[in-house]
Amino acid sequence: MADTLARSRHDVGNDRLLMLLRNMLTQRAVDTRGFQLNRQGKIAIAMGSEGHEAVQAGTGAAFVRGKDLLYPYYRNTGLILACGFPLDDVFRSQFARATDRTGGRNIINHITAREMGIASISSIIAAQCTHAVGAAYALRLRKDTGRAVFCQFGDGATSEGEWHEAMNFAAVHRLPVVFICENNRWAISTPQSKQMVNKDIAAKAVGYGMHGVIVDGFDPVAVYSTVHEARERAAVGGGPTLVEAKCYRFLSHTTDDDDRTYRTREEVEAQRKLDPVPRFEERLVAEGVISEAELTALRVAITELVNAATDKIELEPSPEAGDLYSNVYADTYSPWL
Ligand SMILES: Cc1ncc(C[n+]2csc(CCOP(=O)(O)OP(=O)(O)O)c2C)c(N)n1
Ligand SMILES: [Mg+2]
Repeated sequence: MADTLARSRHDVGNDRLLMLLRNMLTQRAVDTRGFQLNRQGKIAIAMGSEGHEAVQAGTGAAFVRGKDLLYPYYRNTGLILACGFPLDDVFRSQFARATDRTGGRNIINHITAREMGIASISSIIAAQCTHAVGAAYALRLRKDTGRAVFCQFGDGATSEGEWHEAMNFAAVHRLPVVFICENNRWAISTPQSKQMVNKDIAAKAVGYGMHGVIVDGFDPVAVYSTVHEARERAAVGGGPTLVEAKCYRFLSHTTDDDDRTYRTREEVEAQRKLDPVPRFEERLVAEGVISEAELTALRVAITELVNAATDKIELEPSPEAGDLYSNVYADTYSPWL
């Protein structure tokens, strides 16, 4: 392994580069497995994040465990893994097992891990933005400094009223929030051009009086540096930042969607050529951070990890039917019939 390499505005050592790579490869392997399990009829639905690996690995590397709070959205499997969420629990959610943190009740990818600072999310697009800002306001009221709130969302979320309210409130109160838009250009079948006239979502930050920055969402080091800088500023009272990470969604929105009905194969193939995963692998090999043999061994190790987790969690029990009303109503409840 080569010496530590200096990177853009922050020094990023080899350990962190390898951590980014490991996370990106794990995301890809988990995504692939989710789509396979769905086709096998073993899980109800899968939501891929292929094309978002660099955004999520870079953001996760900037998240300070034990201090920061994360308000994720449904496409954030890679990010929660990067923040310390266990792989087994990802599969417990996918298989909807009784052992899942929500008892197998929540739709997949809607995870929660209070002890890790990962908030429970709702499926309502942009709802997590007002929640994130509320948490940041609580930190402010408690004079709890040195911490930041990460708020993730897609390009489509920026059309929601709640998104604008969250942005404005955070700017007015200079709250410790980093808003991270994973701009993959599509909100299911709606292209960015049908959501807004602006080319750049980050430009909207000006209207609220906050920092706005565009970053190459296919470059994990650039994302890490940008989010890290925004996080550090937020944590010392420097106010919120809107980071726009430009990326792409390579797969369908979910396994229930067929993207061939609304976008051309040419467009998808052109973006595939920019795939952040092989490009980062090549970069680290070229820079001597990892050898070809070490890379192959890492890929094998990750596949084995994902295989072992899949096999183990598949055997865990499903929720009992009689458990249906637990944690839904106060006290005991049973249906009329
Ligand atoms: C308020 C609301 N409207 C519509 C939906 C249905 N819906 C689920 S995901 C989605 C697309 C969101 O796109 P984007 O924010 O760009 O995120 P991406 O899936 O592309 O990562 C929509 C419209 C919803 N869940 N909530
Ligand atoms: Mg989108």
